[in-house]
Amino acid sequence: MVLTLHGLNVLIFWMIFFEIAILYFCSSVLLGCRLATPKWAWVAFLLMVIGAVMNNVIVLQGSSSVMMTSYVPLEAHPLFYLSLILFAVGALIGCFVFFGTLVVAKNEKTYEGSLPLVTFGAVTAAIIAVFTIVSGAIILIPTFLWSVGLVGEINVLAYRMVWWAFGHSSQQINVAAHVAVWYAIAAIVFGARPLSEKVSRTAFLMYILFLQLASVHHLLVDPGLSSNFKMFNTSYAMYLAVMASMVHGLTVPGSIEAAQRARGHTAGLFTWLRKAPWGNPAFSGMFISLVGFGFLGGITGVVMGAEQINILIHNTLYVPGHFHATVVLGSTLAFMALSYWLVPVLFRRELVWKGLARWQPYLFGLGMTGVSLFLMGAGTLGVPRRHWDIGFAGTGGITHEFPAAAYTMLALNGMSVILAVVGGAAFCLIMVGTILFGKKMGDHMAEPCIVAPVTDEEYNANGGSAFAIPGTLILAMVFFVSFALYYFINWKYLAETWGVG
Ligand code: HEM
Ligand SMILES: [Cu+2]
Repeated sequence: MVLTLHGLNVLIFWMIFFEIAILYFCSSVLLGCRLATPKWAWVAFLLMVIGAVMNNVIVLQGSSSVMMTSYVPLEAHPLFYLSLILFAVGALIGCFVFFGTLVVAKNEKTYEGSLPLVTFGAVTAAIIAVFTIVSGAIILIPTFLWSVGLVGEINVLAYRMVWWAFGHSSQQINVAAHVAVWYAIAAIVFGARPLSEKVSRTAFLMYILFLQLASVHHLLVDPGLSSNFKMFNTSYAMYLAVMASMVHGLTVPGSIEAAQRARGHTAGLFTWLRKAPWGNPAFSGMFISLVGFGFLGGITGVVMGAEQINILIHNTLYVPGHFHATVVLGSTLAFMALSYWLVPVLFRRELVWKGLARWQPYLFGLGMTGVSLFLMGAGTLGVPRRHWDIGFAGTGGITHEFPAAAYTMLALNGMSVILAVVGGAAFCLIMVGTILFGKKMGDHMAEPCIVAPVTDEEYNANGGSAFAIPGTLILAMVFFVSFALYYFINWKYLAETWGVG
């Protein structure tokens, strides 16, 4: 029951509430125009609140412990499905308010030229969101009807296939949204400009084009689908979406390096990075998100997504280890980082507990890095996920022994959890504290809240160009070497499990 609550609250409710907020911000605030149909936006918000609250109440009543995925034939209370449908309808209306706002901005000519890159990223997230929510409706509405007895049977395999069109795509919304946040923070904190607008925009478009293919990595052990289908989609075609993420992973720090060099931090390979504002949680959170998402989330995702080596860790704690690196260390930390800038600006109040705020991204980031790594470690040693009694102590008779190191991993995970929970709670306290008690700033901010964009003269003055990013290229090489090594280690490990030769 607790794990069902955990999955739904964090991955569905927290993420999607924040993403709808990002959509509104990227349209109305960034384009300087009014929000289209505010009444509908309120309806959307109300539906989302009702859906989220109702879902929590129903799960807590105890007969809906079907996990976030709610695979049939597990059956939840009909209101469980209905609450998710209400929430999804609300989110869908929110997406349309966003699209409507873009139309308002265009008609009222509140911006010149093409959409800013950050808004463009939000558009891709919103397009993916529409696809996602429609897939969710296609599977959850019949399941709701089944739970009230109007539909006789839901095919188990069909359920999983359609559910993951929803479940996986929703992860691509998270990624598109947090990448847009990375670009936004690079611009806000450094005045950085994208290295190449065209390349970054193409990379966002690749998310829309290729995300569906990767949904198949959730069906790798399902019967009824051919190996050709699985391997083509996950081992070949999937890399196109991964490539898009790697492009962003290069261009975001690259644009920061270029901006820092233009402002005079030209010495050596990494002075630009050392001189970055590590005490500003908007920056530190964003950078930890970038590195954690790439190194931990990205590399393990590709490894798990290859049909053959996936089976090494299938359904073990490795899986939550991987996605806490993507969705917590990556998306959640990026959203936290943006909040440090956004909440004071929107509510016109100063941040409270600035000392704690400086440390918060490090606490949460370090804790979550530990959670991810140690869950992966335990999973590599065979500890299953979604299991309340891994040693079968309560079954009378059946037992299973794990290597001692597995328990060490679980203990280290527990210690990391404490750090991460303290970091997460600190974030909530700081944000709620700021909104309620932060010192009022009036109409004028105490300090300018956005660094002026780097100009062409500044790029040229320091003998560089927007493309001279040697430090970032070294970091990218470190990434590729780690990636290749880890990938091949897993193939070697797979070969060893066969005990041949
Ligand atoms: C301090 C913070 C967090 C800790 C310590 C934590 C820990 C865990 C653990 C240990 C599991 C796996 C349990 C199992 O499979 O047996 C889990 C599952 C999960 N977590 Fe987290 N988590 C945290 C925050 C988050 C956040 C912020 C998100 C999403 C944004 C998230 C998303 C999920 C999801 C989707 C599952 C899978 C639920 C399922 O299997 O149905 N977690 N979490
Ligand atoms: Cu997926």
